[in-house]
Amino acid sequence: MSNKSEINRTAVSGKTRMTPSEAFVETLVANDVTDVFGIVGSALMDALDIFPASGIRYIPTVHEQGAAHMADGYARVSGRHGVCMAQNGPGITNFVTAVAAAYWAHTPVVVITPETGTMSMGLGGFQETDQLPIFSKITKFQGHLNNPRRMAEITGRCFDRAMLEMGPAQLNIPRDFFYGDFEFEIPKPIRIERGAGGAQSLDEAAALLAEAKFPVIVSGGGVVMSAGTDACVALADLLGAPVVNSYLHNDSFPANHPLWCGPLGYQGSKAGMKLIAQADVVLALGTRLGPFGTLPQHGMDYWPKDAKIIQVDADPRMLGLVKKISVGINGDAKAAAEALIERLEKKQLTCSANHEQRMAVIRKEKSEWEAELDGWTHERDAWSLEVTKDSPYMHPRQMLRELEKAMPEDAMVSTDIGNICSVANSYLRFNKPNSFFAAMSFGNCGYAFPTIIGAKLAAPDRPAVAYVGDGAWGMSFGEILTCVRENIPVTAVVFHNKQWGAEKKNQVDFYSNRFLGTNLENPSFAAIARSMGAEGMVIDKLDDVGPALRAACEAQKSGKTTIIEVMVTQELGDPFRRDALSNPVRFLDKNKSYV
Ligand SMILES: Cc1ncc(C[n+]2csc(CCOP(=O)(O)OP(=O)(O)O)c2C)c(N)n1
Ligand SMILES: [Mg+2]
Repeated sequence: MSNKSEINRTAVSGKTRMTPSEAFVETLVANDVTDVFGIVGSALMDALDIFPASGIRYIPTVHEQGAAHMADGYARVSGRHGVCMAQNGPGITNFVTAVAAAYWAHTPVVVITPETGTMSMGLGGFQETDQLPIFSKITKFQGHLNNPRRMAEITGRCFDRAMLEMGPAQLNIPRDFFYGDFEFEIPKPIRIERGAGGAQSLDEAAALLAEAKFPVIVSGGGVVMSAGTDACVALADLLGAPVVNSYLHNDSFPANHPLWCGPLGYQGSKAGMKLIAQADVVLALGTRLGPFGTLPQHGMDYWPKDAKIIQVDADPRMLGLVKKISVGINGDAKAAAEALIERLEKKQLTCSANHEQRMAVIRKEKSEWEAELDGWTHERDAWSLEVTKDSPYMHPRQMLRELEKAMPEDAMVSTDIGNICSVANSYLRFNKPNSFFAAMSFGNCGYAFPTIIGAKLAAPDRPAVAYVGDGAWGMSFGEILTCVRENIPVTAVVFHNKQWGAEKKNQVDFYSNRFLGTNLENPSFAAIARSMGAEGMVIDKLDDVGPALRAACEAQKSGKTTIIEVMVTQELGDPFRRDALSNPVRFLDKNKSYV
């Protein structure tokens, strides 16, 4: 056991003789790593053994997928690297789904993948697979250690590139390369400041905004990642421009600000959609305008096709990729917003003339949408009405509204993939950034729970809440053990509707209610949670939802993880995307009735 007084958090400087394991750990220290998620294995043990002397905590998880999701959540809330490390072969392939999710969430996760030793590689011995191709499409950078002498250099580069390119970096280390005795120099981290973008494109953008009659800002993930919320607010105030959140970035603009109009995308804000539909100039700030996030919703094709689009993105490859743009700015969202403010302050703004009218339109659209949400107590399609008729359970929308009202001010919320989690988009509002961690474009069920565990470890004083459907919960509840064993208290709200609802919706809409593989027989999730050492509650009355959430968040302060199993009807909101399926066509006689 390490003695606390022996912990040294300063990496050795200058050329120093050490083992590659030591060089590896010193490079983690140089990058300020304090937590690493994973499951032990012989391949990492030589390095793992000395973690305590450098004050690095290893958080053993139930599954490596959980470990990589935790690293993702940890990084998303803190802006620091999330790190995971596991056994070569199966431990590493278990990372894959979560690394793909981190890739699409633009999260700087460093995935450390010890590999089969160089002297047996290719012989098909034990736990061998070629680990670079597997991650080649889901990482921004892959560092392969081709010589143990390069341990510090390549480890350092992975940390640099994860930050620079804002996504996962893989560090692949043949397991025999942890051993030896060489001179190393621990590299200083390279953190490159991102600028505002080219002066000419900023000038063009400012000119367009100055002439705009109805400018609208789309505030994206880049605003959160650049700590640019205040700059975005200042720019919106200057223009008097309504601001919508890009899909699943509901924490990218304070919901209590008068110009906030809610999220675009699936189950987003009708107010936001109606306002952006009127725009003559759109400033897409820190968003790639992902295709899924701008699809028609609520029967509205709201994207303003004739508007001039100014897009700001830190990744030049995203500029103009999905939507036609008039001006592309390759820059940091915060710096670009500040540079635009500087330019606009010197200009006459056309939109100042109709500022008050625009504010009135914003107020009207927002209050209409709130009233509609208040009245939208349940889904009204034929199937939903049928299944709710005799159900003793809660309507999901009403339950989500109660959760919204009870959510502590400083809460972090993660959401999974499913029908109810998606409907929650209308009810998740945040006043500060780094608060919302949805399963982003990769869209894997099983994301939310481990991700919130990682977030809680990085921000232990903030209430941490995961929204998860019962199907996705089956994939991920094992990590309750990590919460209990490692004392990382969180709250999971499990939407128990006895179905893989989002997929069942497709069978309702396209497959004449033939429910194959979508009905779920579940045990009591609350009882399972209790048997695993957490608290478990079953809630089936609307009045109990808010108090349960508040009590569970309060219990986090005394180290308790709580699973709130909410019993809801089987009604289903709009599907993910109507464009993805078409009505079945069958040629063979035996399939004739399957239409
Ligand atoms: C890993 C993974 N497997 C399958 C899917 C396909 N899928 C999307 S939503 C969904 C249903 C989710 O059901 P549940 O978690 O119970 O939430 P509900 O829709 O009932 O609210 C499934 C299976 C997926 N997105 N990810
Ligand atoms: Mg379900």
